[in-house]
Amino acid sequence: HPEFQYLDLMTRLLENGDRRIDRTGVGTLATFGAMMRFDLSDGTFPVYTTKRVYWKTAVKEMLWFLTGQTNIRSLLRENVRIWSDWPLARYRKETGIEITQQEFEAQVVADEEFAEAWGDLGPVYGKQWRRWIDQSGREHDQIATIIETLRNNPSSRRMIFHAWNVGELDQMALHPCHMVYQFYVSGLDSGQPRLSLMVTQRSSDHMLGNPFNICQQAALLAMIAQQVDIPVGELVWSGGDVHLYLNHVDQAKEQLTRVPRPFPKLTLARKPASIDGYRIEDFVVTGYDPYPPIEAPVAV
Ligand code: DHF
Ligand code: TMP
Repeated sequence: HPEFQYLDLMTRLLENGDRRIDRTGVGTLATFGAMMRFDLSDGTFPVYTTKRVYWKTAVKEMLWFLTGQTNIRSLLRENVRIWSDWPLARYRKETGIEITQQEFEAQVVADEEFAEAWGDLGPVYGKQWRRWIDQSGREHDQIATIIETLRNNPSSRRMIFHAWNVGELDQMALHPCHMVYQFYVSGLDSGQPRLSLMVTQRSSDHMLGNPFNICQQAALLAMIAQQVDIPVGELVWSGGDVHLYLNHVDQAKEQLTRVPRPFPKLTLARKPASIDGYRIEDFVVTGYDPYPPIEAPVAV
């Protein structure tokens, strides 16, 4: 079962992880350099089954990246709260005002000016993907370029989009974790093309971030494949600093007692006119039968 790639990596972290202090102060067990591959050509949707993964939330986050937005307001309107901790921490630090996460989120949703002042994460993924600005001030829509190249020159070795905009890193709430997306079309010669995606992720929270990242990256691959009329091939995931936070160790051990079940399947309910037309309702996932959720605190 392909989920063992994830579970074996978890075992490797528990047994041989390099124990270190990290930016958040929580501490991690880390390893450097890991690869996982998922064959998605039969419609497999790689949502781990050994705990419930909130794949809709993860796909909504991906759809939000694609809109080019960077404010948590649009996420909160979709009931996605996974990015609230970082603007909230900044708000508390800069104003000294004590406010709960719920109060903060409610104010971001209700008050547009407040959202503009406090809800923005800076020029993170969406901005760099859709509106990267170069030295001359020109904007680059990296997603549109990928789609155009896949249609016109699918053997290109330059089908990449990148979020690591060096000059803007200091304005981002968090530096990009999943940084490089590279596309590859196999089988062009034999007339049986398949579209694959490799993601390079410099930093990966094995318990919380990775399950989201894998399924949302598969969702992106499915959307782009549909737009360019090439069937899906593989998702290849490459991690740099892959780590387990020390306050996730018990949860990891619990998860490792569980035997993976078959991955669900993904179909897209319709074909929108462009990459900008997808909605969460378009993602039809069948056969997802996970073990119960496992709660774990996120390191801010
Ligand atoms: N920081 C850290 N330390 N780890 C991350 O994974 C991370 N991910 C970010 C931003 N900063 C991060 C963005 N993605 C959760 C999942 C993904 C995510 C942020 C948070 C999370 O907390 N997941 C929980 C709850 C999900 C929910 O409430 O919907 C989970 O159990 O999957
Ligand atoms: P860092 O910037 O110090 O590496 O911290 C970022 C943390 O967030 C790190 O634990 C990796 C994690 N992360 C993911 O695993 N996936 C994601 O998509 C994001 C945004 C963060």
